[in-house]
Amino acid sequence: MTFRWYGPSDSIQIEKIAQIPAVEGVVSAVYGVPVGEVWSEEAIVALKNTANASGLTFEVVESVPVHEDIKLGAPTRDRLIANYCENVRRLAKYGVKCICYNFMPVFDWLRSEMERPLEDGSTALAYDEQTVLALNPLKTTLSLPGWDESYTHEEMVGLLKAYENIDQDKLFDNLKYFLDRVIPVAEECDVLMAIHPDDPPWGIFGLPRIITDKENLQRFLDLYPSKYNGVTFCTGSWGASQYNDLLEMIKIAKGRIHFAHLRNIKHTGPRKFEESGHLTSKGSLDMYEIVKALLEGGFDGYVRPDHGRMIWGETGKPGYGLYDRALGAMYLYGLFEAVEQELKK
Ligand code: DNO
Repeated sequence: MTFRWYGPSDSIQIEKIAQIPAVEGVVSAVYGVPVGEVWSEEAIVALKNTANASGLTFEVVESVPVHEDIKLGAPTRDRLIANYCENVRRLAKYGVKCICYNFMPVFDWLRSEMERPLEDGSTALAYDEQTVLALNPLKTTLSLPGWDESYTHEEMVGLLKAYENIDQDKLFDNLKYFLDRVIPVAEECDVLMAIHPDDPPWGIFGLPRIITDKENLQRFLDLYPSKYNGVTFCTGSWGASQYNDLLEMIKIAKGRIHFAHLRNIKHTGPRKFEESGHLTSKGSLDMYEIVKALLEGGFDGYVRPDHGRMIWGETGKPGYGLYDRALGAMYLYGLFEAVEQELKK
């Protein structure tokens, strides 16, 4: 069981994370380095030492981000991929065993609301396609929770234009080009690569998205058939689509799931959802069945609670407060312990 920690600038102190009984390690990254550049060994060691000093491991990185030029297949990609490989090597040198990344064009995870009040007075992240579609990133300076706001409006417009020629097939080709070069390095260094699904799992603003459903999951796995070319099984991302059967997808990805982001989600309409807290009873996903399917499929990778609600008056990074994620970690740990015992019988 791990817990995401945004490094020394995170408002949550690592000592507090270490007090959550189930949690053994932090998931983190070197922040502040431009995407595509190499991380310094000093920065990697510093993260590791800080984690270890609190009795926590640092074996999972989320994320080593992929430069847009790689997704676009631009001529500069070879240099950027070489840098990516160097990051894999450096992280391996200091004990990292799993790298989570994504291949979503321009936007990472996207929500339309950060503080949807729930019945119990807590607040949660929410998504409503109507609100999102009403925004036009070409015309307005977009401000949506969850995406990297480091682009200027001009850069954003340039990027959206550049993607006009990229459809799903082309994006798959560019992903294959990347994997063909990165996975051999990961194999050599014994680092499991774990792609994160697209969140939400459908195209937005005319941009293609490919890690979306069972057909595309299979297609991804076939791009480079190696254990090291694996996935982050994020229930909240794939589960945002009512058409995704997560239990079936766990079977498809058997042996290739190295990291699990577990949280529930409540469907409130077509392409509308709320992040409802981790418990099965609070949302649309059966968390017990998901944990059972993972373990039956031989999953022995890393787990982390995913986005939490804001409870007990906490404020902070949307989805990444301490309290509700800590509750989530304990709930999930309990599920794992119970299912593991059951399967031993
Ligand atoms: C959102 C996260 C994502 C994830 C990246 C992985 O809360 O799950 O931002 O870290 O997509 O590259």
